[in-house]
Amino acid sequence: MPQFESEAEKQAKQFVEKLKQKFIDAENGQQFTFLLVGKTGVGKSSTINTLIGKEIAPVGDYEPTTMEIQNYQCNMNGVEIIVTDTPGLCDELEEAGNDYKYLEMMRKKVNKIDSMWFVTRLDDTRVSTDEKKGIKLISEGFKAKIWEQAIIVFTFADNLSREKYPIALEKRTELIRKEIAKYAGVAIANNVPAVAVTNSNIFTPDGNKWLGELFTQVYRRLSEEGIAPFLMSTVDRIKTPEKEIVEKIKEVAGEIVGVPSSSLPTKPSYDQDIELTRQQVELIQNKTLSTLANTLVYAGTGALIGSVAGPVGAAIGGGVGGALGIMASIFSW
Ligand SMILES: Nc1nc2c(ncn2[C@@H]2O[C@H](COP(=O)(O)OP(=O)(O)OP(=O)(O)O)[C@@H](O)[C@H]2O)c(=O)[nH]1
Ligand SMILES: [Mg+2]
Repeated sequence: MPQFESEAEKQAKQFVEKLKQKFIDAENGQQFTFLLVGKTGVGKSSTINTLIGKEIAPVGDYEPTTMEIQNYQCNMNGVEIIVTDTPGLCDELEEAGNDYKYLEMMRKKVNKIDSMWFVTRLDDTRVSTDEKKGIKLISEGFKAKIWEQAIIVFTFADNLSREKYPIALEKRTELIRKEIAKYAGVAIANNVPAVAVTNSNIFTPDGNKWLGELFTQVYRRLSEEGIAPFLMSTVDRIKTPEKEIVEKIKEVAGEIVGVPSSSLPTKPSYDQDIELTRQQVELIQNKTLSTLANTLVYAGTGALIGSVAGPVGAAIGGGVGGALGIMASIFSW
């Protein structure tokens, strides 16, 4: 046994202690805020509910009549999740002309945003005038920097065929980014990731499950303070690839004895697992290290973090232990 810890070992232990403290703080009532921007009826509520795993925002066919900011709140594992909805911001309403008053109200009501979503339908062919207005207002009201926390969410992917899906995704992403670039510049705009979802199926037309991708892209864009609360609030449903493989084996075994395969098209449910692929796990690892490690990490520290976080997590148990456990499997790759 070596007498002295290597620098990488020291670093890994310090990092795990830091993570532990962040998860403890998150569990003790930290807030996490999503800002939803998009036309009415595009599927903002449905998508956020599936990610959080709870019906936090009501789903329905509402016609917006007034421009009023709506906050929905719920508590997940101690974390206070706030969803700030912006009805009217991307819609043509009677009381037009009040746009800046609306933003003023929003700035007063919203003190920090951890994740911003611009939600639009994938099966639309163009960026509507109302959506352009929404992008403009958000950029001017919150400063263009807000796009660094943003993702583009394309809903209604189920309306596209397998063949048309990748082309639509590419074209629509380009169009929205072009609009964002007008205010935030090309560099920031081209970094805004796009995720396609469908609230009528757990699979997108390319045959992939979309929830893991949505989770990963939200995570990549989080504010530093948002990382621990976001993980704490979703930890019960996160599945890293190892576990996913075990489930696959169970699934196949189930098929043999006649249990319906879960690969059949199914509507997303709120207790659905957030299954991560190996590539998604790597993105999460990079984001975590680049945001939370305050020094340059030594080679091999990632794997060491994995081996330190596991036992520390197991010893604590509960939500914090669970979150450290997930971190252990994320860093063990
Ligand atoms: N086929 C399909 N239907 C969807 C999808 N997303 C949402 N819907 C349906 O579209 C309707 C509106 O969805 P919501 O999630 O309430 O949309 P929203 O953007 O929150 O709407 P408002 O809050 O009223 O502005 C509901 O009936 C949903 O079931 C989707 O991806 N595919
Ligand atoms: Mg809604």
